[in-house]
Amino acid sequence: RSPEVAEDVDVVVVGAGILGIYQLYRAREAGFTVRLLEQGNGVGGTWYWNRYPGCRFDSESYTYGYLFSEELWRDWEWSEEFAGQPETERYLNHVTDRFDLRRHIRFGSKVVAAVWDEESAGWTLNTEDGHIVRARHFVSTTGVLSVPQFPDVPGREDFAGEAYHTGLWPKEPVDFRGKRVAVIGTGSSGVQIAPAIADEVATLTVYQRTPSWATPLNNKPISAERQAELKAEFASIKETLEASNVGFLHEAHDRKTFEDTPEEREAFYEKIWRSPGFAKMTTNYTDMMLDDEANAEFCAFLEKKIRSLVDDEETADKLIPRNHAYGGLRPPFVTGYFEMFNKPHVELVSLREEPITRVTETGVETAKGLREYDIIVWATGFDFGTGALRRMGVTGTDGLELTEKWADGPITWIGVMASGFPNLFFPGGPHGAAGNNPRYGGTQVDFVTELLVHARDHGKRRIEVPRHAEEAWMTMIENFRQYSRFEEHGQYYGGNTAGKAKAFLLNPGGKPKMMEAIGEAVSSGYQGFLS
Ligand code: NA7
Repeated sequence: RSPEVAEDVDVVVVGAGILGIYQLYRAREAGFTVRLLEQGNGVGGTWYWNRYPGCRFDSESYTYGYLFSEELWRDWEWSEEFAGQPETERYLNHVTDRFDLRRHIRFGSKVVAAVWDEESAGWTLNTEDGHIVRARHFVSTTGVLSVPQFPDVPGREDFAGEAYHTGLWPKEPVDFRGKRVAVIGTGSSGVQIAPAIADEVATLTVYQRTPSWATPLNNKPISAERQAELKAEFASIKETLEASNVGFLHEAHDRKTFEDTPEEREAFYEKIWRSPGFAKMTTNYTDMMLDDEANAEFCAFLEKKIRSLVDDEETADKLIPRNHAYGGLRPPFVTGYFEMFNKPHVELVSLREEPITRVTETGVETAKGLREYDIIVWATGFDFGTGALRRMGVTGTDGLELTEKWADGPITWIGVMASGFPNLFFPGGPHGAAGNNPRYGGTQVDFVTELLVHARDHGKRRIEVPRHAEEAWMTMIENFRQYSRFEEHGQYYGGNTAGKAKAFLLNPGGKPKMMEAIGEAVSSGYQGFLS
């Protein structure tokens, strides 16, 4: 043991978000010694960093939370169908303390290097503040949306007012009252924060590059009756969620768009417009995401809705996506977003018409001139999927760097392992998800834990995915991505990150393909994985 190694554990987990907390719990329950390293000063991951006003779930609260403990399920009452960030952060703290996990977590620990050592079959991790952990296994639960990014706009640093990124929001509340505010970006974060602050500010300008097919979230409080129902139905809810391809409780429709008459279609679209969150996608006509005409029919309905909510025709025109289908980009869900533009102090600027030329000391300048602000909010997204893993200095066998292996995009097996990187697992990572993230990632954490137990029970120190399994998974990604509607300029191809290779970053085969691959590995006794 080299003198500078501060701790030696069986498993080191990086990132205390929803999956990291679960991985810590599972590994410790399986009898491993575990250390969790977390960059922030509290648990929560996404729900720690994104504390901007209006930040909330768009998966139903109880479908996003943990399912591993019925007692936990019964004791924790979510107040709303789609809980706000403070409540989710409280929940994750509650779980951490309830299962006595905090003492395994080292906060303020940003990992800057993780190096595999073949001889000892283990990883050594270094943190920015000089802490060193050695571990047999390294589980990175660093999430897909954990590296915020700012656009490369000249003068961004010159702004003399307050500037915030939604994904790096300060702990102290920001006082928006009476301020002139710019919100830049209209993805899920931008369309949440803008209406949440609109009534406090003096003026609000929303800078939109690509309009979103946003639809109402339709949040509501969970009634006492519904709470009782949720408690009573734990087993069946869990079963439904685990069997679901997308990780939601929504019941799929059984008809195609043009099997219905125009009147029936209109009534159906009205119904799903009023349905909760992702139900607009998951309970829509079965061909809505697959058939262009079906998709266009739905978009025409959404356009009509947007026009009915926005008084000013020119503003409505700008808000309607012209260049992508529903589902081409990740659809946001909103509360009062479109209506907000009817307030006289709220303005929409289309960056297609007037791109930002620079940020000055006092405001944002476009081709049409300077607008002055007290606060600029950058809601400009994240280096999706591979962002955190690529920044951790991960080095595998024979000095192979993960950044090198992934130079043209991630190469993985089920979005959890990569050949050349033994004993490294990254549940919830790139290629990992195709729906409600905790449901996909949770299954992956379960798989990793069982694999670690199996290796230990069979006296194996080294686990590496065989190349043929990785190749088969990559072929699946390539073959199935054509069925996805996601556009290459969006985050799911890395298209929103300057200089990043374009590669599909989700699992286009969904849960069935993931379960099939896991099933093959397990039923063969992890053939080729262990040595
Ligand atoms: P998103 O969804 O990546 O949205 C970022 C927004 O910022 C989007 O509207 C972008 O426009 C805009 N953006 C990015 N760069 C620029 C520049 N340079 N100029 C102007 N506008 C820009 O991130 P969010 O934080 O909203 O959502 C992240 C996830 O949270 C989401 O996927 C859900 O899982 C929940 P663009 O579309 O690129 O033209």
